[in-house]
Amino acid sequence: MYKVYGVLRSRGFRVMWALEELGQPYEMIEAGPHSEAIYAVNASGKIPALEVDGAILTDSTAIMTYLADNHSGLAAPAGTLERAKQDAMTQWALDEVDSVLWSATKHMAVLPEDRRVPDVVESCKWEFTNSIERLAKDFKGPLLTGENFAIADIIFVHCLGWARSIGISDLPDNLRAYAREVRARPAFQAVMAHAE
Ligand SMILES: N[C@@H](CCC(=O)N[C@@H](CS)C(=O)NCC(=O)O)C(=O)O
Repeated sequence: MYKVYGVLRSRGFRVMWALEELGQPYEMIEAGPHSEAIYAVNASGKIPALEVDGAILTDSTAIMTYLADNHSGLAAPAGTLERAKQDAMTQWALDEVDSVLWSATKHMAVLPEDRRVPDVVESCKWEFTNSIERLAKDFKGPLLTGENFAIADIIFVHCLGWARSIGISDLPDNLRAYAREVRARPAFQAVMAHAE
């Protein structure tokens, strides 16, 4: 069985969500960033990590891509045009959303206090809002890359929750409706149930 190292309020959520979408059983090993439990399997101290047949995989997107390819879901087959479009959207979500939220979070709570720059947080929030508004203008739905639920949807909707947790809650109407529908998916709800 897969073992997910991480905590719910982290990018570990994405890996659990992907496993639920793919109908794969897993065990959650509670491991915070830089905890003993994560250093035992990942020298960087970062979460999440996935244990597969005694091997450790790291990076939530790499893990989800491995799972998608291995279980034929969440991504079109490699080498197809549809897959290339999905991968581009995944990279968009990482470049324009995840990285901006991560920079904001580092300057709010992660870096040593004397290295935090409050103006960076404001700048990141502005950048996030800009990217979201640009996406909203072109968004045709029902999902980020059309009809098929994909890795990019997991990253993006997870990031929207992250954004809310750092005080960015305004969303254009079409993206608010999209996020509501995606959060209603049974797989998302199953991961949320771990919090109860
Ligand atoms: N790109 C990596 C980022 C991993 C990452 O930075 N995880 C955070 C928690 S969500 C962490 O462990 N932070 C501790 C650190 O950066 O030192 C992924 O998607 O898994």
